[in-house]
Amino acid sequence: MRKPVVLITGAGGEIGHGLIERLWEEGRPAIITIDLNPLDASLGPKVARELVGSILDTNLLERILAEYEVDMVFHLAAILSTRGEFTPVTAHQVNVEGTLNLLDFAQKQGESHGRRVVFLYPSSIAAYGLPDLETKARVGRVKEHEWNVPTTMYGCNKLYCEHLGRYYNHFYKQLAAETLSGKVDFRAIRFPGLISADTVPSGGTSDFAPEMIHAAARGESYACFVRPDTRIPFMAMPDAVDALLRLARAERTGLRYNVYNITAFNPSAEEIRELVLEGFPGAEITFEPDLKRQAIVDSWPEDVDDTAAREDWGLAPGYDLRSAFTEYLFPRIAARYGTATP
Ligand code: AKB
Repeated sequence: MRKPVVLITGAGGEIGHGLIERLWEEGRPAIITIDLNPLDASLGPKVARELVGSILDTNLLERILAEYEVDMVFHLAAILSTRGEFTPVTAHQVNVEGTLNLLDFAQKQGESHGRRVVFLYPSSIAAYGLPDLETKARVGRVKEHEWNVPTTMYGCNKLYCEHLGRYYNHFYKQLAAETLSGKVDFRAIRFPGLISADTVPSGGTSDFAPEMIHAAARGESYACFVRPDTRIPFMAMPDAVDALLRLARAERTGLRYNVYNITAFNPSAEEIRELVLEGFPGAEITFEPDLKRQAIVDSWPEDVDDTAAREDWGLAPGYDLRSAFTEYLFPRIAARYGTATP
């Protein structure tokens, strides 16, 4: 008998961290994880099996197929937007070939146990591309089908993988008239920048917000790599994990789309700085824009329209901008670094 499990790839990353903690609190389902590096010591005991390896290793995926019955995949492994620009070919391999491997794995899982495998895919606001700041200011909140012209390798990868997921969801093997139909139930969220109290991101371009907050709590000065007026959507990590689980558990019949925008607030970098100073009044935060990273965030929308997610599967972020800082980030981050907040 194969053992029923939930599979999480890239489990050691920021979302994986929050997701494993939340699943553990909720009911401790059997989880197997894949990550290039061993999980944090705090997460290890919360998973049934931790596999250290790559999603490009199809032998590893074959072994999981032979040993486990997977009904749900959270495919979180990716090379993010800034890092992807330094190694675009590797980013393509990991982000696209890796996702194709996982979609194919999910299809085979479904064929072997007969049920559709719910496949959760974190896409990103990087799937959008606004041509200039004037257009960005003019269009404001973008809908899912608008401005799908990404400027980064990561954004191109995310957008294409949304289409791959749609293909596996709707069209797989239909033209070939095979008896086996698509077994992948693909569901994607275009995440905004995420801010966690427990982890610090690396390799992304929305990282300026969490980096600013964590540096202030550690008592370190921080030179923000984007201009003060830079504005993109953000969300606190507990709400991001909540959204992922809400979408995972939604009835398929209520889902009109495969891909949904979500957001909670969209402060400028200067507004984030002002809030950080309320919590950590001594913080030294300056602005030293990096032209390449600035160009990436300038191409991302200043806000997204998440009406479809609210209507179809009950997206309901608990934190607005102020409460994300005062009720979630300040107390937890201060406790983490042993810093006092007013
Ligand atoms: C990044 O900055 O690359 C990610 C994202 C917005 O997808 N955090």
